[in-house]
Amino acid sequence: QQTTEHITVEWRGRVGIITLNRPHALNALNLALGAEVVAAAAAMDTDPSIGAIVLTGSEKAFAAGADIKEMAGRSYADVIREDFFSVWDRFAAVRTPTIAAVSGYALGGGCEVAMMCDLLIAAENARFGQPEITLGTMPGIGGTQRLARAVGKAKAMDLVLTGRMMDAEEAERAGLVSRIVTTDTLLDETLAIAEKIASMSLPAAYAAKEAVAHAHESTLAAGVQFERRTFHATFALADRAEGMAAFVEKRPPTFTHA
Ligand code: CO8
Repeated sequence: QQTTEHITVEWRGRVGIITLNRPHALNALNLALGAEVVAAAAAMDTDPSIGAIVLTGSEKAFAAGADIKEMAGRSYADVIREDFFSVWDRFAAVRTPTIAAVSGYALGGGCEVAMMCDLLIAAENARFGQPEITLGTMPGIGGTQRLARAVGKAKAMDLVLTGRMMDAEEAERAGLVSRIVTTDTLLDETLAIAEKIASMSLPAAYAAKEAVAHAHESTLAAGVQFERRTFHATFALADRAEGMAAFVEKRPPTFTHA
């Protein structure tokens, strides 16, 4: 376990856990926190002994948005020069499966970062929203795009234009959330899912994740063609031969992640 200024990083077997730890600001995402998360996630992403990455916050807040106090004094010229918040692109580009475990508020940038993850597990007390409009601005870390793709135009417009929050049940109904669990079991349940994912062949997981991500980024025909070639490519893996042989021989597979 390693603690830096704004986060705690833990390795549990093949699962990496990044916990946002800025309680006095409800885990608001300032640039320093973003840099710490991205550095930790990038290190885990290039470590083949890690097969899944969990991102979580506190019980009260996953993250209550980008840090409004840090943004308040910036001008248009400042944010365009800094390409403000592009630091999170590296997190979105992580190839290892990522899971957001969300308890409490996931607002603004917090919701946007949760949506960058492959799975989103919500505690019963989770609240999602894009309240930027109430600050005279709009989502800027992918929210308009990822929310619209996840929940469709009607609900995305509703959330982005009114700034209202939705609870865990509405988020699950809308397709934003993979599963809802009780608040006190959130981390245990998420770790069980992460361990399951991490026990699979990592190269097969890279391929599967990349192909599912394509569904959001291409036409159906191009996505299906990409999927077919990626599927074909898994036949180069020892894990693919082992997984199928194990099934035929009625035994559990032993994956070597190769
Ligand atoms: N930024 C900075 N500080 C925050 C933030 C935030 N987003 N959210 C909460 N805090 C701070 C509060 O200021 C308060 O600090 P202090 O004790 O020093 O006053 C502390 O956290 C606790 O917060 P509250 O007292 O407000 O706690 P409550 O339980 O009363 O309320 C809420 C919780 C409802 C979550 C409330 O804090 C709130 O509305 N927060 C702001 C939510 C929000 O608007 N988020 C969107 C931010 S904008 C954004 O994310 C833009 C992303 C895109 C940027 C891209 C740029 C290019």
